[in-house]
Amino acid sequence: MTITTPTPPLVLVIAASDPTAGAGIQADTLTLASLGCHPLSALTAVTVQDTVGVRSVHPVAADVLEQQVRTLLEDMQVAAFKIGVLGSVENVVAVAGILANHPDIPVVFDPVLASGRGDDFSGAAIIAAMREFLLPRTTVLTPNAPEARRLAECQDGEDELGIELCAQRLIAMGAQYVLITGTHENTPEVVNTLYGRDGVLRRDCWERLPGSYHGSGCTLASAIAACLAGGASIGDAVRAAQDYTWQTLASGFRPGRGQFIPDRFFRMRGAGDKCAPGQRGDHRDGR
Ligand code: PXL
Repeated sequence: MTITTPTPPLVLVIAASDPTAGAGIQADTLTLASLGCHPLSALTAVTVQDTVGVRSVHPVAADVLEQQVRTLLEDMQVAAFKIGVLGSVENVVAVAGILANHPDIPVVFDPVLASGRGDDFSGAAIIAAMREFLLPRTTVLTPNAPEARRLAECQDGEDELGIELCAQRLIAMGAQYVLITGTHENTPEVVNTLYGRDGVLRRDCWERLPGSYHGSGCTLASAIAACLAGGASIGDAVRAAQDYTWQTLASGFRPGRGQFIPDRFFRMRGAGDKCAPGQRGDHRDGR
């Protein structure tokens, strides 16, 4: 007799590789696995980087990306998509074309324009293609405030009203919901705001942690995708994903000479866990 284990929710990540596993497809995979999903992946670009910075970005050919995604979708029933760095205009168009054939599957799109360290990922042509082709197929868009301003071409106002205007424009461009994160803003707490067609849906404030983290945006967007794949409402998914992300950051570690990395498996490495002694704290002195 064969015993079949139930299949966990499948989430298809379409993103670029980050060999440090701080961000990118590796970070998405860790996050989804830690939240009980099975991560499928289609690679958009190879990056060469360490925890200090990105050395180079090498996009995958659009037809190869398309084959990866189509092959997976022909075989498996995906519960959510998570989109990260796409690497080229051709890749944006290819992904948008495929998503159009699956209108009922939620799409969490993290429009990564630059890394937290300022390395550029998306030039003007890619941004224009995101606006035209991808936003109309986005369920939850997760820009940080500078990305929201650039994507919405909203120069006016660093204040709440300015940000709200950006959100309205991004929704007018087709995104159903926009979660604008406040990590880069000059506020004592990090304030993240979820907007829908009728305005602010929720606003969550988080203690600002010291230090600089690599991969917090990937963690947040993947955690939202995981919660949606598990059947949560948008509001509940956004709330639970922020809580999870904050905890991964609070447990962050510094594996190299550069930024801290969120610990997506913080629950496995809790105090007293003899199976996973861990080295948390060993590298903090260098911060
Ligand atoms: O954190 C954004 C991000 C996403 N994807 C890749 C990255 C980064 C940041 O460096 O390298 C591949």
